[in-house]
Amino acid sequence: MKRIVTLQDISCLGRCSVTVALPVISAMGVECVALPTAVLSTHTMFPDFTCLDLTDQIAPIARHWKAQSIHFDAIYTGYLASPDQCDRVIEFFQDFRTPDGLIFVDPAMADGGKLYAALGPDFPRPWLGFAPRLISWSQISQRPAFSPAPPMIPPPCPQYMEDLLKKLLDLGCRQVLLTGAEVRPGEVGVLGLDQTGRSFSYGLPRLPQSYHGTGDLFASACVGGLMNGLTLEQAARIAARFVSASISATAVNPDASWYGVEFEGQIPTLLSLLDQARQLAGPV
Ligand code: PXL
Repeated sequence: MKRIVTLQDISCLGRCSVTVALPVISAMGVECVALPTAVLSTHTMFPDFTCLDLTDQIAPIARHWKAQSIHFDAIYTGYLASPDQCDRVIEFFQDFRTPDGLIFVDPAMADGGKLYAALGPDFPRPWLGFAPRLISWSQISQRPAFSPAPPMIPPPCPQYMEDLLKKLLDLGCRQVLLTGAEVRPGEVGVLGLDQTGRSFSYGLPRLPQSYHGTGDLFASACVGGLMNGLTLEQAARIAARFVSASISATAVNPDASWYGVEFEGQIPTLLSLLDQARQLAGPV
């Protein structure tokens, strides 16, 4: 069985970060080890949340795992709370990366063009440079997150989005995904590009609702798909459909809580999408 490690916070209540990654990735048949970077009572959209910072635990936990000769097929990072935490995570990459291993960075630190409220302006720009949610189409035309500032252009502008993807590749990653992009009028979805110039786009009808944690859900399903031998495009497709199904299920439930998306009931859908995609992908 493949084993991955995810480095992100535990928001005890809130359906995000580790409480999404663990169930989704485990359901996809992959061992998901958690290295919690902080424990919060809730995610940071609640007022008065508590937060225990665990930055100092990253290095000792890593040392213990090294001593136990633990290896990971992928390292998956999500929400990180401080520049210092980013530095520790980079050290973790250096310690645990392998030639065949995957490093999957979800820059879950912003939405709608703004850093989450709990993060300071000193947050490392390179980390945010990976931030699809910083450069999601909804705000490209309103508040550019990249500098130099892009021109104010009406959507959709495939050229502009391609330029953004290229800038992300220039930061050093092999493959990049831009989520929340208006890939066609009325369709929201994913754009992907890799170092060889191969690109893809995948859109689904834009739903009127939006919920907290959908980015975490997308990233977790994507990592699970990749660990099952899917290509990034296949993984992104099933992740997008899973998120869309979860949003629809939440929207029709009048008792749904405001703070997250009801993904639990959609796990069987995810697994059948995974099965179909695996048949196309061939043996892992
Ligand atoms: O969903 C991303 C996320 C993860 N972790 C914490 C958050 C958020 C978004 O607000 O506050 C603590």
